[in-house]
Amino acid sequence: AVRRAVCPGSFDPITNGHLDIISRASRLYDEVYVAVMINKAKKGLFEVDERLDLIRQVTAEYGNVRVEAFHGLLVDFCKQRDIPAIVKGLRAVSDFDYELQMAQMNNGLSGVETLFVPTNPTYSFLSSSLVKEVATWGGDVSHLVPPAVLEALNERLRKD
Ligand code: COD
Repeated sequence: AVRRAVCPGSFDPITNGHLDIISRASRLYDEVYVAVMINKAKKGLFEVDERLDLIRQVTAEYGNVRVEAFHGLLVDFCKQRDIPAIVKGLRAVSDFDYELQMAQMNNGLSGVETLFVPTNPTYSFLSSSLVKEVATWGGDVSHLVPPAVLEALNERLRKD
């Protein structure tokens, strides 16, 4: 049988921290879905289509990654695609409480398992929101995001 997993998130935008988790998952599973949550209540810096496009560009080299948007429950996304496992990165204990709650809720809802991958320490302080904040004020984020994302950030932040 095909072994599938999903890496879910907002990815506004994708960072090297996300990419590290996705690439490690892609070595463990036959197919990895990257699921980009559509949150109508929270407008991001990038439209969902732009996020999908950036993620597709930077994960193309792995060869077994599929990128899709979703709204509603992650467990429904999993059920519809026969995905038994969610793969998440854990940066620090501060991530743990909420991640544990979501993992237990998701397992209770549908039996889907959550597997945690310890973050590469190089990226343990890294989040999309910090990248946006630093880039907004002209700080260098070139070591924190893939080149395509850096370009998109520069373009977006110059425009506004
Ligand atoms: N290093 C390693 N991993 C990282 C890093 C980093 N520096 N940064 C982020 N990650 C990983 C984490 O595993 C994180 O969970 C994931 O990437 C996504 O990060 P973000 O910030 O892009 O996304 P979030 O935290 O906004 O995503 C939250 C979800 C979309 C996963 C969650 O809200 C969800 O599942 N929503 C769907 C609705 C639902 O099912 N709700 C019920 C949940 S019980």
